[in-house]
Amino acid sequence: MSATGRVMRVLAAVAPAVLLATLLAVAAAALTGFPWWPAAALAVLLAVLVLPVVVYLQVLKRNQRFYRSEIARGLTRALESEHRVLKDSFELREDKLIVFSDLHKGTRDPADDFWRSERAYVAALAYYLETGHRLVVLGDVEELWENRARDVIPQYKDVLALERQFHAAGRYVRVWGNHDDDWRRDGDARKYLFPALDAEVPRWEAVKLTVTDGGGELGTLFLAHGHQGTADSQILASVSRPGVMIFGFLQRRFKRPWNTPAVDASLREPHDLAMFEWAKTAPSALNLVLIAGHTHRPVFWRSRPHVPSDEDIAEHERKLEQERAAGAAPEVLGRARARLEYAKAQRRTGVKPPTAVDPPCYFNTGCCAFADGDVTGIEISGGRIRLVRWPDDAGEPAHKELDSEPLETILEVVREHPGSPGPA
Ligand SMILES: [Mn+2]
Repeated sequence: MSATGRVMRVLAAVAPAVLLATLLAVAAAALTGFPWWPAAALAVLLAVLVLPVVVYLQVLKRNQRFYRSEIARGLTRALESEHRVLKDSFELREDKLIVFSDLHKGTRDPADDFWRSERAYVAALAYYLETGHRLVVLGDVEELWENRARDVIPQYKDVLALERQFHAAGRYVRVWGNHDDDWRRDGDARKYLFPALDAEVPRWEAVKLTVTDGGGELGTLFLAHGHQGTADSQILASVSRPGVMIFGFLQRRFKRPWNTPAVDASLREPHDLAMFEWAKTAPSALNLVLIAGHTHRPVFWRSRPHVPSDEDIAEHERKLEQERAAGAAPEVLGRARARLEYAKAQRRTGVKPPTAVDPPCYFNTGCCAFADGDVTGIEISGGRIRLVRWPDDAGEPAHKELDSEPLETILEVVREHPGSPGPA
């Protein structure tokens, strides 16, 4: 975040206190004989504090270049951090890794986004525990904006018992996100997290894995939650936490899940694009691939939905006419026409082709809080990187490979696209 961003964060943090003081001064003036001028002065002060924040957030929303530069600053700061980043190596053909993000564990009430996904998640953990994978939980593991840690942890002690076994095996990495950044502080972690995991587990802002093959270095896997530099997590934390609490209350009232199912893996949204742009310009010497979460949308290189072109639709029309002319059976005609109408509706509903992730320097795990109970994650083993979903198509507790590529290929393609020449 820029210096301006940091100033805005301070202004936003002070504003609620000034608002409270203003209300008290107004009440005092109205109810007692207290003079009005302190209330007026406080109201002016409040406007002076709030206006720049509102303008800043509006500019951030409307100016994509500015938004991207703020995200880039946040990620660069995380990348260059000395103490908050776990640095390790990853041997291409031997090491195994599974990355899950955004569980948003709550208290098993209707606002809890995780309980539907619990079965898939514990099945996945059990599998990766037995197969020797290292587990990275990449932030927003507990939903601590809506809930208190002491209410969440006891609800999911069975899930944490599985995570504890990864830690006992030396294969557990915990990264914080914006909704669980309470764990940055030792005090909170000591009170709730350590007892559940039965150990003083370190928490990181990011993970930097140097990929090696035999002795040679092929590149860097940089894992971070992905909220770095965003206004809601860093500027509006003091304001948005109560906001999320109110949202949680509404969600409890109306029992509506927050996430839609994982329909496609694609690069479409501004925040995904901002992280992709940053990864592209990372120092060349690192040959960096960013793996993030936070957006709840899986991203995996070429894996993206096909949006029909005019030619595709013309082709469907031609095929239908051919079948009709050939006197095809109603069943065949029915299917051909269904394909045509489906493609036409896909165009009408404004499904735009997503941006190509080229070079493939940005991956997103998706999340473990989909409304249909699915979880998605990024798995690396046997030299391949995969986007996986639990359960599989039959609903069995097994992984469905949505896409996969040799990690070596990914790193080679990224290397061909130079990043910034700066130091690693
Ligand atoms: Mn997040």
